[in-house]
Amino acid sequence: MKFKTDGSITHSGFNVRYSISGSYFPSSGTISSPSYPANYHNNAENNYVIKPPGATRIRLDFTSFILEGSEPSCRYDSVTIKRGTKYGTQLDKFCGTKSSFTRTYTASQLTLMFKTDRSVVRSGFRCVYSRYN
Ligand SMILES: [Ca+2]
Repeated sequence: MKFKTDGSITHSGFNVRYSISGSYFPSSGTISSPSYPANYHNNAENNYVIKPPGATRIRLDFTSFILEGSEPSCRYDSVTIKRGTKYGTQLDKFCGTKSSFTRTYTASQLTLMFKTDRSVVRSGFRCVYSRYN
Protein backbone atom coordinates (compact mmCIF):
# COMPACT_ATOMS: atom_id res chain seq x y z
CA MET A 1 0.00 0.00 0.00
CA LYS A 2 1.24 3.49 -0.86
CA PHE A 3 0.12 6.74 0.71
CA LYS A 4 1.09 9.80 -1.28
CA THR A 5 0.82 13.42 -0.27
CA ASP A 6 1.72 16.69 -1.93
CA GLY A 7 3.41 19.68 -0.36
CA SER A 8 0.44 21.60 0.97
CA ILE A 9 -2.65 21.24 3.14
CA THR A 10 -2.72 18.42 5.63
CA HIS A 11 -5.60 16.39 6.95
CA SER A 12 -5.85 13.80 9.63
CA GLY A 13 -5.39 10.97 7.14
CA PHE A 14 -6.97 7.60 7.52
CA ASN A 15 -7.09 4.52 9.66
CA VAL A 16 -6.52 1.05 8.29
CA ARG A 17 -8.29 -1.82 9.90
CA TYR A 18 -5.62 -4.35 9.19
CA SER A 19 -2.06 -4.28 10.35
CA ILE A 20 0.39 -3.63 7.59
CA SER A 21 3.13 -5.95 6.54
CA GLY A 22 6.72 -5.78 7.59
CA SER A 23 9.54 -6.59 5.22
CA TYR A 24 12.53 -8.50 6.48
CA PHE A 25 15.68 -8.57 4.42
CA PRO A 26 18.64 -9.41 6.71
CA SER A 27 20.15 -12.89 6.31
CA SER A 28 18.42 -13.97 9.49
CA GLY A 29 15.97 -12.54 11.95
CA THR A 30 12.86 -13.06 13.98
CA ILE A 31 9.22 -12.55 13.11
CA SER A 32 6.42 -12.72 15.62
CA SER A 33 2.72 -12.14 15.61
CA PRO A 34 1.44 -8.72 16.73
CA SER A 35 1.89 -8.11 20.50
CA TYR A 36 3.60 -11.47 20.98
CA PRO A 37 3.82 -13.04 23.59
CA ALA A 38 0.60 -11.26 24.53
CA ASN A 39 -2.44 -12.19 22.47
CA TYR A 40 -2.73 -11.09 18.87
CA HIS A 41 -5.83 -9.18 17.75
CA ASN A 42 -8.87 -10.06 15.71
CA ASN A 43 -9.14 -9.25 12.01
CA ALA A 44 -5.40 -9.20 11.51
CA GLU A 45 -3.76 -9.65 8.17
CA ASN A 46 0.00 -9.32 8.30
CA ASN A 47 2.23 -10.27 5.43
CA TYR A 48 5.91 -10.67 6.19
CA VAL A 49 8.26 -10.84 3.24
CA ILE A 50 11.26 -13.04 4.00
CA LYS A 51 14.08 -12.46 1.57
CA PRO A 52 17.54 -13.19 2.98
CA PRO A 53 20.18 -11.81 0.61
CA GLY A 54 21.61 -14.53 -1.65
CA ALA A 55 19.30 -17.23 -0.36
CA THR A 56 18.37 -20.24 -2.48
CA ARG A 57 16.94 -22.08 0.52
CA ILE A 58 15.25 -20.57 3.54
CA ARG A 59 14.80 -22.15 6.92
CA LEU A 60 11.99 -21.25 9.31
CA ASP A 61 12.21 -22.25 12.97
CA PHE A 62 8.95 -21.76 14.78
CA THR A 63 9.96 -21.59 18.42
CA SER A 64 6.44 -20.97 19.66
CA PHE A 65 3.13 -21.53 17.95
CA ILE A 66 -0.32 -21.13 19.51
CA LEU A 67 -3.16 -20.14 17.18
CA GLU A 68 -6.87 -20.76 17.20
CA GLY A 69 -8.13 -23.63 15.07
CA SER A 70 -6.87 -26.98 13.87
CA GLU A 71 -5.16 -28.30 10.78
CA PRO A 72 -5.70 -28.96 8.00
CA SER A 73 -8.64 -26.58 7.57
CA CYS A 74 -7.24 -23.70 9.65
CA ARG A 75 -10.43 -21.82 8.95
CA TYR A 76 -10.11 -19.42 11.88
CA ASP A 77 -6.58 -18.12 12.38
CA SER A 78 -3.62 -19.22 10.32
CA VAL A 79 -0.05 -18.81 9.20
CA THR A 80 0.36 -19.47 5.49
CA ILE A 81 3.73 -19.76 3.77
CA LYS A 82 3.79 -18.66 0.14
CA ARG A 83 6.57 -18.86 -2.38
CA GLY A 84 7.61 -15.38 -3.46
CA THR A 85 4.85 -12.89 -2.82
CA LYS A 86 1.48 -13.25 -1.13
CA TYR A 87 0.12 -14.24 -4.54
CA GLY A 88 2.61 -17.09 -4.91
CA THR A 89 2.12 -20.82 -4.54
CA GLN A 90 1.01 -21.91 -1.09
CA LEU A 91 3.68 -24.11 0.47
CA ASP A 92 2.28 -24.65 3.95
CA LYS A 93 -0.56 -23.61 6.23
CA PHE A 94 -0.30 -23.86 9.99
CA CYS A 95 -2.65 -23.32 12.92
CA GLY A 96 -3.54 -24.73 16.32
CA THR A 97 -1.07 -25.38 19.10
CA LYS A 98 2.20 -26.89 17.95
CA SER A 99 5.48 -27.86 19.52
CA SER A 100 8.44 -25.99 18.09
CA PHE A 101 9.05 -27.09 14.51
CA THR A 102 11.28 -26.33 11.55
CA ARG A 103 10.68 -26.17 7.82
CA THR A 104 13.09 -25.53 4.99
CA TYR A 105 12.02 -24.32 1.59
CA THR A 106 13.86 -24.10 -1.70
CA ALA A 107 13.08 -20.50 -2.47
CA SER A 108 14.79 -17.13 -2.61
CA GLN A 109 11.81 -15.37 -1.13
CA LEU A 110 8.88 -16.40 1.03
CA THR A 111 5.89 -14.50 2.29
CA LEU A 112 4.51 -15.47 5.67
CA MET A 113 0.86 -14.50 5.89
CA PHE A 114 -0.71 -14.22 9.33
CA LYS A 115 -4.50 -13.98 9.30
CA THR A 116 -7.00 -13.97 12.12
CA ASP A 117 -10.77 -14.01 12.12
CA ARG A 118 -13.27 -12.00 14.16
CA SER A 119 -13.09 -13.82 17.51
CA VAL A 120 -10.87 -15.86 19.85
CA VAL A 121 -7.26 -14.79 20.21
CA ARG A 122 -4.15 -16.64 21.35
CA SER A 123 -0.52 -15.75 21.99
CA GLY A 124 0.50 -16.37 18.38
CA PHE A 125 3.86 -17.36 17.02
CA ARG A 126 7.54 -16.59 17.00
CA CYS A 127 9.60 -17.60 13.98
CA VAL A 128 13.33 -17.36 13.36
CA TYR A 129 14.19 -17.34 9.66
CA SER A 130 17.59 -17.81 8.11
CA ARG A 131 19.31 -18.36 4.81
CA TYR A 132 19.96 -22.08 4.55
CA ASN A 133 22.19 -22.56 1.49
CA1 LIG B 1 -9.45 -16.15 15.94
